[in-house]
Amino acid sequence: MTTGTLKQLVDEFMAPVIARNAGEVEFHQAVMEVAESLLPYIEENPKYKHAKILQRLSEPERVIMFRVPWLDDKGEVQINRGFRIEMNSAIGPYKGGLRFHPTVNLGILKFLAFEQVLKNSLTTLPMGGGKGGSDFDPKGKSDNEVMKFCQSFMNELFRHIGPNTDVPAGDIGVGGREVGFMFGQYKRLKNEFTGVFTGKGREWGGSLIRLEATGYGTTYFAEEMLKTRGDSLQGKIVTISGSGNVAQYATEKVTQFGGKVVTLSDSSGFIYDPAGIDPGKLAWVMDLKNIRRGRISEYTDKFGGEYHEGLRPWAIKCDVAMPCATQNEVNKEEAMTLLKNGCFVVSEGANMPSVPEAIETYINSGILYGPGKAANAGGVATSGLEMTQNSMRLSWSREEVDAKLHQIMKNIHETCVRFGKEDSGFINYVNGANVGGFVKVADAMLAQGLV
Ligand code: NDP
Ligand code: 2IT
Repeated sequence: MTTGTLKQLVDEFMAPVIARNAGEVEFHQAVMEVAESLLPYIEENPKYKHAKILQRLSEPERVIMFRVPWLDDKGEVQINRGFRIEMNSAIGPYKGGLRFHPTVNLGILKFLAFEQVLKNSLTTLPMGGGKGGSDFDPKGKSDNEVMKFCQSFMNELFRHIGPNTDVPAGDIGVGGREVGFMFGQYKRLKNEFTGVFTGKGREWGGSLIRLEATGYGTTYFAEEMLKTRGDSLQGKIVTISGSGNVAQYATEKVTQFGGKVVTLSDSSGFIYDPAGIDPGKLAWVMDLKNIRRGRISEYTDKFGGEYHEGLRPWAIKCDVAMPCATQNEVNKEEAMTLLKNGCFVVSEGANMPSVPEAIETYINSGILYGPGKAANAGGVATSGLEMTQNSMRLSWSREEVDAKLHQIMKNIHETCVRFGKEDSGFINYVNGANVGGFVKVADAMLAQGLV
């Protein structure tokens, strides 16, 4: 298909999506990237075209929006907005995280839910796609305020979810503490102890390795990509953004594989430690971020190195870059700087961290680029394993879960190669992930009729 024909097909497909979802720019961005990969494939497979599968995939099955009132520590009434996007249930119950961040809105959650459908399919586990959250900002709130908010949020959400209906988990701003408060309130309201959440504590139905899974999985995916060139992470300089759950465990696994992680960041700036963030320093970062809830700038007071206020780490020379903070955190100029400095692997722990022009830059240069929906699927894959253990009322050992996670990441990599390898031998992981994730969902939708 010529570039002109593809552009015309994409424009025709996108026009109603943009009109119906006015102003939801992140959602447009996510759908457009997938449309560019899938429309040529759909032209060759007209059964999907006639059933308008891609059009149906771009419309949520259900959107829930609700008021979340709660009382802060001063006794003042606060009001937030809650959401759950139930995007697609063709291959299993809706599954995906909850994000608590002041920027959360309908468009951001729809983009995340849309990505989740294809990501969950790639894991090969029976999970549909969903996403939810709130514009609530947990930063600076007391534990009591976070609990009050979570309980009020669940007072509405509980009627829409269930272990066979919709199974939330964490995302930005939602970790073990928040999942605990929400699970507790669900249990109280429904009077049942079920696997309605993943990312639970180990003592109450959580899976070992779920905490580590996204960061570990993104690293396993980078290692698989490197293997296609007879290379490995051993001795590589790695830049990572973010300092939350995904960034922390990516740092841990990269270091175990013999790589040296030299940056971490948060929304205020990034730290550069040329000596590398070794396990001792990482343990300190985990305490800083997960317990004391401080800022990454404090790292340099303790360990030296440089702190760059208001900047992202992409101008630091590296072999491998792992964006693990948020969407659109690598722009075109930053992508070009990465390449100029010799970076030849990008493995995305975050969802949609690279803008479309940055992705084009990676692909045109022929580097190893693993898009989020493939590279960060280890988190939700291990959530799938948590659901299985909950259903069986059993728990697997650390080694068992990690081995399954590792194998799933290898399989996702193989799927990307199968659907993304071009005649030149170049592996287009974007096309591979999009087509590879699509086929199973599309076939299930065809089989289930016009629903
Ligand atoms: P956390 O809340 O644990 O950490 C988020 C990190 O990213 C923090 O360091 C935060 O800094 C930073 N960050 C968040 N928003 C912004 C922003 N707008 N600009 C700059 N920095 C920002 O979240 P996770 O580690 O769980 O999630 C990180 C990414 O990984 C997200 O894109 C998420 O969707 C994705 N993901 C997460 C999975 C999981 O299992 N948790 C699974 C798959 C993907 P600060 O503290 O200053 O806000
Ligand atoms: O984006 C993601 O895949 C997640 N936040 C994890 C979702 C999940 O259900 O484990």
